Amino acid sequence: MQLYSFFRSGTSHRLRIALNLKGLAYEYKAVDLRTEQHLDANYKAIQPQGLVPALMLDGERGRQVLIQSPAIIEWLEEVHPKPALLPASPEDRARVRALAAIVGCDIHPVNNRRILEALRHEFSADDAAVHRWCANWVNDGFEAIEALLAADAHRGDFCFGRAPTLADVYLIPQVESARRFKVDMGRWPLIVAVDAACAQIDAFRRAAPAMQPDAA
Ligand SMILES: N[C@@H](CCC(=O)N[C@@H](CS)C(=O)NCC(=O)O)C(=O)O
Repeated sequence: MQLYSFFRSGTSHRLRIALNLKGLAYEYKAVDLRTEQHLDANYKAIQPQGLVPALMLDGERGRQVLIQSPAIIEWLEEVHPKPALLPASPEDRARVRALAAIVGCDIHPVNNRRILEALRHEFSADDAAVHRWCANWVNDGFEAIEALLAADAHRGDFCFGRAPTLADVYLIPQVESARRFKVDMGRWPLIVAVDAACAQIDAFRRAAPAMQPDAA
């Protein structure tokens, strides 16, 4: 299995966490977003959108590329169900998926590199404006996640239940990104505590941007 990844990419980071939690080994293929390697024809032959991550499989059906981190993580959960990233009951699964979707649908997409590049180059935003933009969407999403965590009386150290789930897989890379954009995390003590609990787990530690071969 080959993972096309950029060390600082949140979507690559979430997939690295999921792969590590499932105990799956992969070969790391760095795609440098800073030099726009993701936009060249060689990479677009793998991922036609020019986005990371992508996962190349060498299976019975030959080489196959999986794209889109939510689809890849769902595939992982189906093919490697243990340890489960989703709880047993449909209602609990919906809750965990909702926490993940706040990050995956409502924070990350609007703070993605290409959006920030468009703000800079097509709408003349300077660095301060770009930081305000990012902080705004992180703020909205994290306020909601913090409220959901606070309302869950059965929660242990993680976003849901007593073990990491899909919600933590999505949340931790977004916390990393928020810190990089100098967002004040002190307003969300429950999220900070979840981040600290995940940082105790080897699968999360090994997935961190700073631990990747292309980290610079
Ligand atoms: N929905 C896609 C989003 C992938 C994505 O946006 N990846 C970012 C890095 S986190 C990227 O490749 N950005 C390149 C760019 O915006 O130019 C997924 O989850 O896989």
